[in-house]
This record gives sequence, structure tokens and C-alpha cells, in this order.
Amino acid sequence: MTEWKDKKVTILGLGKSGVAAAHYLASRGAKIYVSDSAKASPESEAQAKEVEALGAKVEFGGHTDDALAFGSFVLTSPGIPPHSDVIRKARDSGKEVVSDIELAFRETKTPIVAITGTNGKSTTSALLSFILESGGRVAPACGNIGVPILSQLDRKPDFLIAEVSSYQLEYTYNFKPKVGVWLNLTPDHVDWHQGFENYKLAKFKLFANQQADDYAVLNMDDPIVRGQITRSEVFPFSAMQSLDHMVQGAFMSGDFLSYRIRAKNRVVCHVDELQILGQHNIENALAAISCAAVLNVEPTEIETYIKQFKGLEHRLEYVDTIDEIAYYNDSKATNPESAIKALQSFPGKKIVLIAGGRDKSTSLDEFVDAIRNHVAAVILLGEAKERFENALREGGFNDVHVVASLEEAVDLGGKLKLGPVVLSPACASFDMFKDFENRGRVFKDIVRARLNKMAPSV
Ligand code: UMA
Ligand code: ADP
Repeated sequence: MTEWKDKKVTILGLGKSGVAAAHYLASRGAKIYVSDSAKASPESEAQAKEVEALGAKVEFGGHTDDALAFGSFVLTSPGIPPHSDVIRKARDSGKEVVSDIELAFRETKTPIVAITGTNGKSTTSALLSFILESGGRVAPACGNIGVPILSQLDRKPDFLIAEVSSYQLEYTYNFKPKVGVWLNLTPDHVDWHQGFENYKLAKFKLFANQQADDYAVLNMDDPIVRGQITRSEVFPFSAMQSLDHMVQGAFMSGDFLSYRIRAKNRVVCHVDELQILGQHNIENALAAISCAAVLNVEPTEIETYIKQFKGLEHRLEYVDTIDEIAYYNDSKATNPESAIKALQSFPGKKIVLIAGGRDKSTSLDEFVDAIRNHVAAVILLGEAKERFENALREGGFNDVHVVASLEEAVDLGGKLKLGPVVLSPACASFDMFKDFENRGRVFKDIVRARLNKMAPSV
């Protein structure tokens, strides 16, 4: 741990992680200069006041040489890319540039479970945290999930369950989680990393410093992840293979989620006992089971709590049933790949899909294929509606309805009575909503208002 008294630190970015870092360091006597490239706004002015009250200096509208020269090292917000002028300048002047997870690792003896992957990080982190905390431990889900890791250290946790992004990993050097989890890897954030190879290398850093008494929880169903070589002990998981040849691991035994550790096989639950839907969530559950197993959580605790986990808001979240039609909010599905996961999560049923929003202009071929197989009707709205409608009709799917608002979409979905109504937009939300969370909450409000209208008055 570092002695911070009177040590000077430059923090780049006055976002969530910058503010949390300022609090952590100022409470230990460090002198702080926070520099943000954006112009001041009412919201950022309020954040500036908060950190100025800690004695920190704040600048907006660019990163000056003064700010860079101030600190003996630089803590960067994860969004700032390594090829940006400010990071290049800091490094050229010999400064160490670290992310908050690197600093947190240096500052705590609490074992860290670090969970990464292109998809499923938040669900897996939240599920593991739920299992551990339901059993009475302090084990917050933190990091990229939206709770800066530095804000959790003073709670004296038993474990830190850190969702880590490739951005945060890029700025790590000594980071060594007790358990590193890698769920999957598909192209993402390629511009930020300047290529897929760099994105992959950032993810590899999760295991770079691990030793034989650490664990690597690896998805054997992912062609890149399963090839990872580590010094740490591998605990494999697979939703598709039996793993009979492995000494330990988490796997499906028929329809049961199971694991083997120290030569004992354990059955956790039947797949239908999980409240989180879909094949992708079986993978997330097996990853969380793997972590709980290596952390020596009692099998009965894992069995009990995994069944109680309701999932995260906006990820295939069950809202309610009106007139025998169930409604689901999957507003977090902001690209076609994640919407496909939702379509595949209702085996034996066809759904009514509400999609559209701000178009990411990526290929719709696989999305249209999945719609042909799993969807009875599509209701489109937002900026993407024309391109989506054309792609669907060209792909031979004609049960397409175009509407002007989410209210109209929910109303029509209920009237069609063709199956569960699922909002899984495959698009960003910014054309009609503040963000995906706002879109999901508006959807839920509309559904619940309809439910209230239907309820008989007493
Ligand atoms: N900024 C600069 N200089 C620049 C660029 C940006 O000063 O060159 C400033 C911005 O003006 C902003 C500040 O940096 O005021 C930081 O904003 P930010 O959103 O990048 O960072 P935080 O608010 O600290 O949020 C970060 C993560 N954001 C990113 O990685 C982009 C959050 O993940 C995370 O929840 C939070 O820390 C707590 O750990 C968000 C995310 O989008 C959800 N992550 C990506 C993803 O999941 O795909 C990786
Ligand atoms: P992340 O934190 O990595 O963005 P989330 O748990 O928030 O992941 O899930 C976001 C979306 O990604 C989900 O709505 C789902 O469509 C998809 N998803 C979740 N888990 C997986 C997985 N294991 N593999 C592939 N896709 C997944």
C-alpha cells in the first residue's frame, strides 16, 4: 500500500471513476488535480464542487500541460484511449498511467474476482455477488458494472467482484486477481484498441501476473478463450461439453447445472429452476458456479441462492403478464447479436419482437435468420425502422408493423396475441430516449399502466 500523504496525483476524467478516485486518494492525504477534456456542464460543475471540497483542483475543456506535470503518476478514466494525445504525452514524459482497477489492486489485500468477456460480464458479476452476499459475506459487484472499485475498498469487503473492461485492463501492470474469469470474445471496441488483436491482448492481461495458487475460470465453448495458457490453475466451464476428461469444472449433466471439484461431483439445479432465461445465461451461471466452487462456498449455498437470482434490470427482465401475454424488457440488447440471444431464449414459442432505435448500421443477416426461426411478428420503431423493415422483407419475413411510439408498440403487441412481447431493440436508444435504462423503464411503465387499466376496481 502507498503512503499518500502529500503525494501528487493527476486524475484524467471527472466521471464516476475519477470522482471515486479523488475521494479515495484525498481521504488519505494526497494532493489532486482533476482534468477533463469536456466543457463544464451543470452536472459536471456539481461533480467539480464535490471534489474541490476535498481540496482538489479541477480544470475543464482540455488537458493542460500544468495538469499533466502536477502528478507523480496519472490515474486515467477507462474511456480515454491509449493513442490519445494526453496519454501519449503523459507516457512520453515518463509518467506511469494506471486505471482504477490497477490502483485498487495495489491498495487492498481483499481477494479480487475479476470477470471479463465481450458479453455477460454484468450478469455473471451480479450473480456471483448475489450468491456470496446471500450467504452473509460482503462481496460487492463493482467496476465496469457502474460502481467504481475504489468506492468499495473502505467497506472492508471479504471479496471484490470486479467486472473489468478491456479499457480498464489496458492500463494495468501488476493487477493479479485471485480468480480471473473470461466468458467469451467477439469483435468489439475495435476503434478504441486500434484493432481486434489489441482488444484480445488487453483481455489476456487478466491472467498475466497470476501464479499457481490463483484460478483462471475459462469458457471451453469459446474458441479463443479455451486456448488461453495460464500459470494459474484452470477451472473450465462448458454449457455444451461433458468435461468428463477434466479433473474439475462446471458443466451440464443432461438438463442439470453441475460441477466437479476435489473429485466430488455436485448437482446445482435443473436448468428450468434458473430465473434467468436463455442459453447465454446458462454459460453465465456456470461461470458464477465455477467461482463460487473455487472460493469454497458450500454446495447447499450455491444451490439455494442461484435459483433465487432474478437477473439484472433490462436484460430479458420479466415485467408482467396481461391478458395471458407476458412482457419482457431487454432494452440492454443494443446490437443485433445481443437481441438474437433474446430471440433464442423462448424455446418452443414464437415471440412478438419490438425492435428499432438508433441504427448501428451493422449487418442484419443473422438477425433476420433468427427472426424467421423464433418470431411471429416484428413491431418496428425509431430511426432504424426503414432499414430493418427492408432487410426483413428482403429476407422473406413479412409480418412487420411500423409504429411511431413505444406506447403504440406495446398496445399492438398486446392486441396481436401471438406470443410473449419482448422489447429487444438491437439498436441504441438515443434517438428517442436518454439511454437504454430510460427506454427500459418507459417500457415497463407503459406495460404496468395497461395492467392497472385492466385491473377491476374494488
Ligand atoms: N474524458 C476526458 N478526456 C478524454 C476523454 C474523456 O477527460 O480524452 C472525460 C469525459 O469528458 C468524462 C470522463 O472522462 O467526463 C470519464 O467518463 P467515462 O464515461 O469514460 O468514465 P466513468 O464515468 O468514470 O465510467 C467508467 C466506465 N466508462 C467507460 O469505460 C467508458 C463505466 O463503464 C464504468 O461503469 C465506470 O467507470 C465505473 O467503473 C461504462 C462503459 O460504457 C458502463 N463501459 C464500456 C462497456 O461496458 O462497453 C467499457
Ligand atoms: P455485459 O456486462 O458484458 O455487457 P450483460 O450481462 O449486461 O453483459 O448482458 C448484456 C447482453 O449481452 C444481454 O442482454 C445478452 O443479450 C448478451 N449476453 C449476456 N450474456 C452473454 C453470454 N454469456 N454470451 C453471449 N451473449 C451474452
